[in-house]
Order: sequence, then structure tokens, then C-alpha cells
Amino acid sequence: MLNINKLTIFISVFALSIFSSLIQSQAWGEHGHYDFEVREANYTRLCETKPILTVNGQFPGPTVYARKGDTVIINVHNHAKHNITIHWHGVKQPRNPWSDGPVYITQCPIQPGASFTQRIILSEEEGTLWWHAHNDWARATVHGSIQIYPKLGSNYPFPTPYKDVPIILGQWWKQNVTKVLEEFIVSGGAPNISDSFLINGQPGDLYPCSKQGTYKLNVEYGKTYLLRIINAVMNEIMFFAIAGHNLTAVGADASYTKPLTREYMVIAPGQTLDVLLHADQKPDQYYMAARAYSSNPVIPFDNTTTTAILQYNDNQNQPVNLPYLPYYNDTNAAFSVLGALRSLASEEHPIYLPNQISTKLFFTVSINAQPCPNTRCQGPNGTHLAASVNNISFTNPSIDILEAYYYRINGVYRTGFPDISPLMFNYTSDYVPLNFNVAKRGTKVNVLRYNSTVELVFQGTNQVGSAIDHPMHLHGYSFYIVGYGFGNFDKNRDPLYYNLVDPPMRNTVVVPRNGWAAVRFKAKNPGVWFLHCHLERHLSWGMNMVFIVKNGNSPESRILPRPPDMPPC
Ligand SMILES: *[C@@H]1O[C@H](CO)[C@@H](O)[C@H](O)[C@H]1NC(C)=O
Ligand SMILES: *[C@@H]1O[C@H](CO)[C@@H](O)[C@H](O)[C@H]1NC(C)=O
Ligand SMILES: *[C@@H]1O[C@H](CO)[C@@H](O)[C@H](O)[C@H]1NC(C)=O
Ligand SMILES: *[C@@H]1O[C@H](CO)[C@@H](O)[C@H](O)[C@H]1NC(C)=O
Ligand SMILES: *[C@@H]1O[C@H](CO)[C@@H](O)[C@H](O)[C@H]1NC(C)=O
Ligand SMILES: *[C@@H]1O[C@H](CO)[C@@H](O)[C@H](O)[C@H]1NC(C)=O
Ligand SMILES: *[C@@H]1O[C@H](CO)[C@@H](O)[C@H](O)[C@H]1NC(C)=O
Ligand SMILES: *[C@@H]1O[C@H](CO)[C@@H](O)[C@H](O)[C@H]1NC(C)=O
Ligand SMILES: *[C@@H]1O[C@H](CO)[C@@H](O)[C@H](O)[C@H]1NC(C)=O
Ligand SMILES: *[C@@H]1O[C@H](CO)[C@@H](O)[C@H](O)[C@H]1NC(C)=O
Ligand SMILES: *[C@@H]1O[C@H](CO)[C@@H](O)[C@H](O)[C@H]1NC(C)=O
Ligand SMILES: [Cu+2]
Repeated sequence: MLNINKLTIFISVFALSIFSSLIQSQAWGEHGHYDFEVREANYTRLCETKPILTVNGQFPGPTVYARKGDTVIINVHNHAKHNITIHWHGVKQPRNPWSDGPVYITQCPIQPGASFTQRIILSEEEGTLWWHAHNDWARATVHGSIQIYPKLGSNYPFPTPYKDVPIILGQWWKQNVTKVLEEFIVSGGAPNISDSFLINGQPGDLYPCSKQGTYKLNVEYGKTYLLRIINAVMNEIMFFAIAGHNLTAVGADASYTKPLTREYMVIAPGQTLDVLLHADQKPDQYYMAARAYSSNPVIPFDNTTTTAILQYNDNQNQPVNLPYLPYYNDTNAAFSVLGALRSLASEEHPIYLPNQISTKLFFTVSINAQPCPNTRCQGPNGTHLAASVNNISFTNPSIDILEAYYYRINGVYRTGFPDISPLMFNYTSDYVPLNFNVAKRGTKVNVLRYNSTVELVFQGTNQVGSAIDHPMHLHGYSFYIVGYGFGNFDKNRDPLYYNLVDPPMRNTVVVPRNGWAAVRFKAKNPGVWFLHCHLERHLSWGMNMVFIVKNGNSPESRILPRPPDMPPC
């Protein structure tokens, strides 16, 4: 098995380097085509072999290449024994929620033996995004990068790098991830922590039986490389660094940023960072490494460190020193990077920040402890752990909300998801009353008028003593992050300090532990759009909600007709 894996890696690295060299010169059609065959394949990691779900047998999966504004057609065939859906994370899909992918939100799953053709409609995005499964915990192994190059005749807003390389952070359980999911949903407790993190599918030198496979990036002295870092980890925000080298972020979530040079980077599940690496140090081997940022000591997390190797000109000296990474709970270190990113906001890459706000939303994001018969569940005091937005723990319907909305089918979802948290209290208090911990359950949507200008403030709470950072991800949009803060949001004072000049535009915002984050967007993409925490256990527990953005009046502001091959339930 090890040999087959090595061969796969060899072939994909080989294909990648051919692509990289073609990429600068080749004129692509506007409509790239890919076949995604979802199937099981055996992979060996940490001394054990197990079957995992893959696309085309590859782990991480194949890279999708495109240019700004392209439409890419992907034929997804399910040859596995497991339902699947695929989401194109960060692709806005103007007017086309049909291909977005979250299960029971915009489609029913592609069942074993079935196929679905998805249209990936790119618009403003330029840089790095990724695709991943969006049902159960399948995304643990079903994911890959989407690399969006400047239009032909355009350039990066920085000197063209010699090569660009995806760096995909992942997470590995020795156990079948579906079993890990099923077990904690039934028990009511927290999921088992993972056995390792991965860089491009490999745990690295610090884990058993892993040294041989450790990912190596061979560089030429004097050249500059564009690292397309993707956090495909399930449950942890990550610190990432390369020994002896600074990193310069130039893009985040497929939107350019002002260059930000740091010794380490911070990246949350769902986010991407485009980072320049100057290979200007003594030709040698250096470790790159990543480990968790997890701010609440009572919440279990995987505290292992994954490594890969930066190798100059085939140099054979083994690396010794790990790069400096902040301590696991160092919130200041995390936000000193997250909070320092700024939009490029140049003439060529301007920002369009809504200033007249028509819709003000205030959403609490909380962990909950639900009653459990005979208090026999494994949550605190025998409760069943859950999570919520505005005190509603989201439950998936049995057919998707998009089709229910499109065909006006009653009884699938309800409107009236509250604009404002229904209860005001000291969200970040050390002692939140126990009776606040129980959330309602439901499938509620918040309806937005077309073109409304939205300001959404997320407020983290300390319910169940489980305050932690939440990377909140919105489908169908990117938003401008105008502010972050700790403690309770103060609607009179905090907006005075918003960044309205060059806020970063992202699709995933990290709401700080016991803090808040404010984002703005214009609701100009009609459809049904999922909003959820990108920590997978929180998604499974219900830290989710749905926006329905209504059609505008003109034909160009209505959702596209339903494709005939939507998977049935
Ligand atoms: C994985 O390996 C097991 C045991 O060798 C074998 O039975 C199974 O067919 C393999 N599965 C795949 C998808 O190759
Ligand atoms: C993982 O476990 C699930 C549920 O127990 C089972 O249906 C599935 O076949 C297993 N998957 C693999 C890849 O072994
Ligand atoms: C989770 O961890 C417990 C305790 O180590 C173990 O008994 C159980 O088998 C694990 N479950 C899975 C699905 O890995
Ligand atoms: C990294 O940046 C710091 C602070 O700007 C600087 O002191 C250090 O010399 C830089 N290191 C390298 C390897 O460029
Ligand atoms: C990592 O967690 C384990 C418990 O799971 C603990 O024994 C160990 O000391 C921790 N290591 C570090 C470096 O914190
Ligand atoms: C982080 O954890 C360490 C060790 O448990 C502790 O000493 C320190 O106070 C914690 N820091 C923060 C910011 O919570
Ligand atoms: C809220 O709780 C925090 C933490 O216990 C405390 O520091 C703060 O003073 C409280 N705020 C109010 C308004 O009571
Ligand atoms: C959430 O709703 C439940 C049920 O109505 C209520 O008991 C609980 O106090 C509410 N909690 C909060 C924080 O609003
Ligand atoms: C568990 O119960 C004890 C005693 O009633 C209480 O002090 C504690 O806060 C509870 N913990 C949670 C998380 O509900
Ligand atoms: C939406 O706003 C744009 C400008 O911001 C305007 O051109 C357009 O007419 C508006 N559409 C509707 C349906 O209000
Ligand atoms: C797969 O999807 C179908 C359609 O929604 C559903 O009926 C079935 O229960 C799903 N299977 C599993 C194992 O979740
Ligand atoms: Cu969360």
C-alpha cells in the first residue's frame, strides 16, 4: 500500500510541476472540465492502513485550475458506498446556489451510483480557494485546492513568483471518521481527538512510521515561491511557520491583501492564505510545521505537531530545528496576525464596502448542554452537547431548503430566524446561568431583501464554560471584516473603531473567544446560503443558520433555473 501511495504522490507532484510550468504560458478555455470520481482507497498513515473516501483515489484530492471569471464544469460520480455532496468553498456562485453543495441546504446527497454535474461560476475571486465534501464528516479526506490565476494579460499585484505550491493542512484519525462522528452524536459528548495533523496528506517526522512520506518542497536558492495555504483541518485553527524564514501574506480567501510579513501565520478551518516565501537563506533543509491554536484549556484538542521539509537545491542535511510557533492558547498571537490583515484596496483591486446599512444583525454563537433522559449522556453533568446561533440549534431538514423555497413546499423550514439575539445578558461572563444553556432546535431561515446592505455582528458566548474561537463561514458571499474585539460588543462605542478604509474581504471570520467580530456585505446574490461554524464538531452540533436572499426585480437578479439533474432525496 505504501508503494501505491508513494506512486500517487509522485504522479501528482509530477502533474503539478508540469502544470505550474504551463500555467504562465497557456491560454485556457473559459470552461475547464473535470471528472470527480468519489471512491474508497486504502491509505497508510501512522503505521495503519484504512480505507478512506477520496476523489479519483487521491488524497488530498485533485487541484482545480482556473482563471478569474471562468466557469468550471465538474462531473461528480459517486462510486462509494456513502452519500456525498461537494462544496466549492469561497466560490460565490452568482445566482447559482444549485451547485453550492451543502447537504439538505441546497441539494439532496449524491447517493451511491449517482452523478451530478456542478457548475463552478467564478466572478471576483482571484487567488486560492478549495473544494470539500459537505455532508457528515466526509470532508476529512474529500478535499483539494482551487487555484484561480489572474486573467490572461493581467498579473499578480506583486512580482510573479517562480512557482506556486498548495500547502494543505489536514487532520487524520486512525479510526473511520464516520464512526467518530456517529459515536459522539450518540453519546452526547465531545468527539475523539484526532491522531495527527497533516501537511499535503503527510503527518511528518514527529509521528510514528511517517518520516519516509514527509512532504518535501524542493526550492532553488534566490527564487520566490507562492504558497497557497489551505486549512482543511476539521476541528482546530492552526499556527504555521517555516524555520529560518519569514512569510509574507499577500492574499486571503481569494482576495488580495497588503503584504504582511510575519514569522508565523494563523489560519482557521475554511480559510486560505496566499503567502510569499523568499528562498534566500543558507541552502539547507528547514522544517515547516503547524500545530493547533485552541484557546480554551477545558476543551480537548490534538496537541501534536505536523511537519514538512523545505529543501534547497536537493540539499541532504536533515533539518533539526522546528520553527517558533506560539503556545496553543495564545490568543494575542493569533489575533496579532488575523487582525493585521488588510485589503489591498488599490486602484486595480478596489474595495466596495457598504456604508449605508439597511439590515443590522446581531448573532450569538454558543455551545449548549441539552437535557438528556436520565442524564446519561456524556456532556457536562450528563447533558447532550449541542451548539447554536441566536439560541437555535439548527437541524437539517429531510429535503433541501433550496428546492423547498423554489417549489414553495411547506413544512421543510420556517422563516423568522431572529435578527437580534433574543436574550441580552453578559455573554462573556465566567458564570452564565445554567438555565441559559439549553437551546431550541429548529430549521429557521432569515430572509434578506435583494440588495440589502447587511452588517452582521457575531458575539461569542461563554455558555457551558465552553467559550472558544469560532471560524464562521458564509456561503455565496465574501464579507468585509470591519472589526474584532474581546468581551461584549458595545453597539455605541465599538463601531467608532471599525476599519472602513481597507478591511480584509474573507469568506470565514474568526470570532475571538469571548469576543465579537463585525462583518458587512451587500445581499446581491439571490439564493439559499448556509452560514456555519467551520469547526466541524460545532457544525454537527447545530452552530448553523440559513439566509434566503430574495430575487431582485430584473431578470439578471434572479436565481438561475433548477438544473435537471439535481440529485433526488
Ligand atoms: C483495502 O484493503 C483491504 C484489505 O487488504 C481490501 O480487502 C480492500 O479491498 C481494499 N480496498 C480498496 C478500496 O482497495
Ligand atoms: C466507516 O463506518 C461507516 C459507519 O459505521 C461505514 O458505513 C463505512 O463503510 C465505513 N467506511 C469505511 C471507508 O470503511
Ligand atoms: C474514541 O475513544 C475511546 C476512548 O479512547 C475509544 O474507546 C473509542 O473506541 C474511540 N472511538 C472511535 C470511533 O475512535
Ligand atoms: C523576519 O522579520 C523580522 C522582523 O521584521 C526580522 O527581524 C528578521 O530578521 C526576519 N528574518 C528573516 C529570516 O528574514
Ligand atoms: C498533549 O496532550 C496530552 C494529553 O492528551 C498530554 O499528556 C501532553 O502533555 C500534551 N502535550 C503538550 C506538549 O502539551
Ligand atoms: C496558556 O496555558 C498556560 C499553561 O497551561 C498558562 O500558564 C497560561 O496562563 C495560558 N495563557 C492564556 C492566555 O490563557
Ligand atoms: C461580564 O463578565 C465578565 C467576566 O466575568 C466581567 O469581567 C464583566 O465585568 C461582566 N460585565 C458586566 C457588564 O457585568
Ligand atoms: C434559549 O431558549 C431556551 C428555550 O426557550 C431557554 O430556556 C434558554 O434560556 C434560552 N437561552 C438563551 C441564552 O437565550
Ligand atoms: C454541573 O452541575 C454543577 C452542580 O449543579 C454546576 O455547578 C456546574 O456548573 C454544572 N456544569 C455544567 C457545565 O452544566
Ligand atoms: C441594487 O443596487 C444597485 C447599485 O448598488 C443598483 O444599480 C440596482 O438597481 C439595485 N437593484 C435593485 C433591484 O434594487
Ligand atoms: C443518503 O441520502 C438519502 C437521501 O436523502 C437518505 O434517504 C439516506 O438515509 C442517506 N443515507 C445515509 C447513510 O445517510
Ligand atoms: Cu464554532
